[in-house]
Formats: sequence, structure tokens, C-alpha cells
Amino acid sequence: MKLDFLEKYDFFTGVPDSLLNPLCSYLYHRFGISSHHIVAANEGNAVGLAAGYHLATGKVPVVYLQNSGEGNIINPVASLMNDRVYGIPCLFIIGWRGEPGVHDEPQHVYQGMVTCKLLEDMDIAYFIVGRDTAQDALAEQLAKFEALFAQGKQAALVVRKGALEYDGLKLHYENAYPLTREEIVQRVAAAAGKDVIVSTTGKASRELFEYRAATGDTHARDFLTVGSMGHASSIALAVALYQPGRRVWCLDGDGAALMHLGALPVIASRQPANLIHVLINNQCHETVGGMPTVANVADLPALARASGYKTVLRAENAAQLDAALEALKTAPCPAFLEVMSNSGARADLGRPTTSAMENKQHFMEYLQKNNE
Ligand SMILES: Cc1ncc(C[n+]2csc(CCOP(=O)(O)OP(=O)(O)O)c2C)c(N)n1
Repeated sequence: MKLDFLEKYDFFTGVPDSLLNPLCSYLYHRFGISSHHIVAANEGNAVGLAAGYHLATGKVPVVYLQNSGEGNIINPVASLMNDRVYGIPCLFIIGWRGEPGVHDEPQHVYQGMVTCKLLEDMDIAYFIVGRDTAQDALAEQLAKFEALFAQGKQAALVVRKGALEYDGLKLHYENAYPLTREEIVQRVAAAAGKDVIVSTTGKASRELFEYRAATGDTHARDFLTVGSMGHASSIALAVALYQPGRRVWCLDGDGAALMHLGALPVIASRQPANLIHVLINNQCHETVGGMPTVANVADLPALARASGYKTVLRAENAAQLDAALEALKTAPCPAFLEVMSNSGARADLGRPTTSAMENKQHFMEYLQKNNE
């Protein structure tokens, strides 16, 4: 499916997804990051931006998301955009991970099953786009969508794996920081020793899993937050509060932390004396194709400091990271460490070979056993 049909729209916002990579490349090259294309903190944030664009221009905005983000749009769609409230039109473009019958990771399976049902529940008309969808069929559907937009309704294109095509330049984001995320994950895991780690959604968790396997270590001290992007630090907080006898590390990403930034002051408000929050800042959503986040402009350590973390550190290279990890051995907590990273990743990075259920069970058993 070619993307020419998007030429008529001039406001796009959303959170990237690997199935939508051709769309992300198209947007990046058509608009860069600008007032025509805003990478939102989360999908609900994108709906708010879309609503403001419509209020200001009367035109129809486009919001793109992975189906994981449907949960984040439900509230502003139901209570703001719905035509029983303000009736704000919007075209959603949704990457369909976990489509029934197509193999995918555990975190996508249930979300994949309910993707279309949730759209029906939200009164959003939808059309499924696959590799073989004819351009004419799409045009016909978009004409029907136009009629819905005129009535203040929303509509969605649900995009199957491999359905979108874009021949232009591929989205590519780079910065000059020397450390890769994988090196940072490995150094932090080594410094954490026997402490537990709650790691964030995406490749950081996969890199942690591979590090344990490579060093012949147990996976039982790690909780891999494979889904629920942005919530790893909240999980880590509650583990820390209810396991006061051990140290808990959170391995976070910039995209994930920005997605639910309110977690920072919530963590600080409890002042957990055993929580270390490490944020790996590669300034982009590397796992799903490298769309930039706003972490190149936001001062994340300043946000942590203002939230009330007791120790706030930053590292840009291996020597600074090692010094920070040394300082964290005795630093008052909650502690926050931002580590700058480049956007590199290994092409042959594997995926966890244990199931999510096994991960949970082993982690809980580990916490229990070591409390006895
Ligand atoms: C609610 C939600 N929206 C989108 C995604 C798709 N997704 C998975 S990983 C990821 C990028 C995470 O970025 P960051 O935290 O910066 O980590 P990086 O991949 O750069 O290591 C995204 C957008 C998701 N899993 N959940």
C-alpha cells in the first residue's frame, strides 16, 4: 500500500511502531520533526494534540500508533473526541501487532485479539489494510471515512504486517555518544550484582536477557517489562517498597520514561531508600525504528531532581558511567542516573527464550526465597 493518500493531510502525531516504519520514514522525510509532525509522549497525548489541531484549523488530524497504544487513547477518544461530547474527527493509523494467526511476542497476543473489538467499542469505524489491499478499495474506504469525519466521528486504518510501502529514504537517527545501549545494560547489570532489575519495554530487556545467558547467570533476578511501555519504574517502585531489604534497579528508556513521566514524582514522593532508576537516553525509540523522542531537548536529570530524587547523576561515556556506578554503591536513594547512548543495536539480538509467565514465576520465587 503506497502512502500517497496521505498527501492531503498536514498534521500527524503519534508514537512509532515497527509495522509502521514506512509511514515513520515518510513522515520524517516529509516534515522532519515539526509542527506538522509531532512525536507524542504517549498515544493519549497524540489525541490531545490532534484535537487542538482540529479546533484551530477545522481540518482532520492523523494519529499513528501501535495497537498497544489503544489503551492510552481510550480516555481522550471516549471523553473528548466522541460525537456525544465534542465530535472531533480524526484518522487513526494503527499497526496491528499480534494479529490472530500471525506469530508474535506474548505482550502482543491479547492486544492483537481485541484490537478491532476495542475500535468497535469506541465507535471508531475501521478498515483493515493488508499487502493485497487494492489502492481503489482504499480510496473508496477513505471517501466513506470523509463522510464520517464531516459528522465529527473518527475512523481507523488497521495495518497488517508488511502492508505499507515507502520507497524514499529510511528513517535514520544518529547521535555521537560512544556507548551502545547494550554496553550500558551490561555494565549496569554487572554493577547491580545480586540486586534485582526491572527492565523496560523493547531491546533493553532483550539485551539484559542475553547478558544473563552469556554470563551463565540466572534470569530470576530480572523482571522484563515486555509490554506496558512506560511502567517499568512504577513496577520497580512497588517492588522496592515491599522488598525493603534488597536494592532494586530500574533500567528505563527515554521514550518509555517520557511516556508516563508522572511516575518520577510519584517515585520520589515515597523516597524508596533502595531504588536506583537508570535511564538509558539514546534520544530515540530505537527498538521500533529510531524515531527521535524529545529527550534531546528535555533535561531529564533536572526533572528527576525537581521531582525529589535524592541523588541525580549523568554519564556520557564509559569512564563516567563506571564512576557513577561506583558512586551509586553508597549514594542516598532514590537515585537517578541518566546514561547517554548512541542508537546502535546488534542485528542478531535474540528474544527471551522463557515465557512471560516463567519470567514472573522465577522472579517472584527469587524474591520469596531470599526473604526467608
Ligand atoms: C503503549 C505503547 N506504545 C508503543 C509501543 C511500541 N514500542 C515498543 S518499544 C518502543 C520504543 C521504546 O523507546 P525507548 O524507551 O526510548 O527505548 P529504546 O527502544 O530506544 O531502547 C515503542 C514505541 C509500545 N510497546 N507500547
